[in-house]
Amino acid sequence: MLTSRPKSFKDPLYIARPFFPPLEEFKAGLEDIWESQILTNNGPVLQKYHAELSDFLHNRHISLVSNGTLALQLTLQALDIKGEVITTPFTFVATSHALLWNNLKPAFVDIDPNTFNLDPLKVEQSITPDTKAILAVHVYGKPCDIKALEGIAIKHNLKIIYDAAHAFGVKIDGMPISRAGDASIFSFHATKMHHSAEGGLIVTNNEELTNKVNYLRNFGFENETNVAMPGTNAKMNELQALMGSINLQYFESNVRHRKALDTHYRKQLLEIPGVITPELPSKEVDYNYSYFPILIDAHSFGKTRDATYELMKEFNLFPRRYFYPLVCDFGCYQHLPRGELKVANKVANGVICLPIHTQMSEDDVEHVADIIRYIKSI
Ligand code: T4K
Repeated sequence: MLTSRPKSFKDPLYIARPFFPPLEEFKAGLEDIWESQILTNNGPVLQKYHAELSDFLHNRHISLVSNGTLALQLTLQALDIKGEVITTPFTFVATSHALLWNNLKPAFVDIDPNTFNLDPLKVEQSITPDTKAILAVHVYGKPCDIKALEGIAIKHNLKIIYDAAHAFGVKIDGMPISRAGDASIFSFHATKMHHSAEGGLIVTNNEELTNKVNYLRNFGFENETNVAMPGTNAKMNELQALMGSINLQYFESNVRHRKALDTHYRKQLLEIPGVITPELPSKEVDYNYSYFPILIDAHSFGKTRDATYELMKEFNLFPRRYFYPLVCDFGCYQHLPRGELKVANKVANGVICLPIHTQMSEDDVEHVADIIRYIKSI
């Protein structure tokens, strides 16, 4: 048990820090761009990154776009879904914003207490004649119950789209998670496990869908004289692609680094009453360790989640309450119907995502644990 107050972190410790590759490698890539004089519109660096990702994901049908939000919007648009879409309230707002941007109606359904992902049983109970699709999220990179969700989708003739923004690199039985469903989207935002500063990716097994998304990301142009559909501008540029392409080479070593931090956190937090560390995915999953959520049980910890969160900031420690409030509680969603969201409310009211990123050391993890122990003791 700690008696003295731990020091504050010298520099702020944030939930995330982008991985920065060696500057020399980026500079060398910039020289190639200067040489090519191409900055965007399907340039050579984008094509190289595309090929590398296609290899990495064992899939030819991929589309790079400028961010994860547009990846979702374009996918929903290309699938031409109309009506109601079952989704989770325990996610980043971009998930349901993409539905509203496509004039689709989100139907918020409760989550599973272990995975924090959509509860398949409740999904099936919530299907109405208006339901046309399921938009599921692999929250924190932990896979949804894909088998159950796919079964429901087939039985009720629904499309299924996975928001895999957190799940880049995750595999199930050795296969990339993006093999499931009608499509999966990834975010390559700076705070993500793998990033291109800003960026997004759409992965599908459906060639036609990829073709449509490729039109949509480039104004709908089919060729110089024909526009096939009213598209938008969602292209990834050469600088983003360069960052992504270089970072991809560091992906595996970054996962190893994060795994070591995750293991150390679990050891350090094990015996603090009131701090619950959700389980890792089961052994058939190669996980990416993209987030480190804990749940604060106010009764046994002796402080509320919010008090704990605020006190942490006094130590120059800046975790985040991903995902609180629930999306359906934001002003622009409050008018929408929702089922009973008992689990989602409980998790959203207890969660704190602790910092985990490649600029952290195991000493930092011990320091975070000391601060949590101290907060409990005061
Ligand atoms: N679906 C899901 C499930 C998602 O979680 C997201 C995005 C999306 C879809 C949409 O994908 P994108 O359109 O973003 O590609 C962050 C990210 O901006 C967002 O990408 C992410 N999810 C979400 C969970 O987190 P904020 O507003 O909480 O991030 P921010 O700027 O407060 O950054 C967190 C901390 O990271 C900062 O306190 C400091 C540090 N940081 C951040 C940036 C950007 C750095 O050290 N350097 C940086 O460059 O949303």
